[in-house]
Amino acid sequence: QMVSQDWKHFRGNFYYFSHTPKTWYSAQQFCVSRSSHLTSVTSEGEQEFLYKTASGFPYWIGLTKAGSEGNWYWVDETPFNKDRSVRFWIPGEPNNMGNNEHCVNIKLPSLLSWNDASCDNKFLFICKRPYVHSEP
Ligand code: 2F8
Ligand code: CA
Repeated sequence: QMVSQDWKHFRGNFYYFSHTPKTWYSAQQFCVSRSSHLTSVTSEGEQEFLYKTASGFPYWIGLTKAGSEGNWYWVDETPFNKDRSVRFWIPGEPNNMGNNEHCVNIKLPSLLSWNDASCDNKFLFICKRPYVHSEP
C-alpha cells in the first residue's frame, strides 16, 4: 500500500497526517511502525505548518505525561521546553479535565492550539520522521 506519497516535507522532516482516528497510544504505535513518532513541536514555524495543514480538525501530537510523574514529555525524546511551549496552549489549557487528560492534540487553527485530552479518545494524528540523506 502506497502511503509514502502522504508524507509532507517541512524543514528537514516528513509529516504524515492520518486519515483514521486512533487512541493516542495506537497512533504512536502506528507512527513507530512507519519509522516515526507522533510529532514534537519546537518552533513557531513548525506549529504554524501543523495547524494550517490540520485545517481545523483535532490531531494528536507526541506530547504526553502518561507514565511520568505528571511531567509533560515528547515521545520522540525531544526535550520538552515548558517556557517556550506556553505560547502554544489554548488559553485555560492544559486543564486536566476529570483528572484524566494526559495526552495533547492540536485542536484549533491557531498558534494557540494545544489541548490536553484523554489518551483513550480517538483522534486523527500526525507522525514525524527526520529526512535522512542516503548516499549511493
Ligand atoms: O472547554 C475545554 C474542554 O473541552 C472539552 O471538554 C468539554 C475537552 N475534552 C476533550 O477534548 C475530550 C477538554 O479537554 C477541554 O479542556
Ligand atoms: Ca483539556
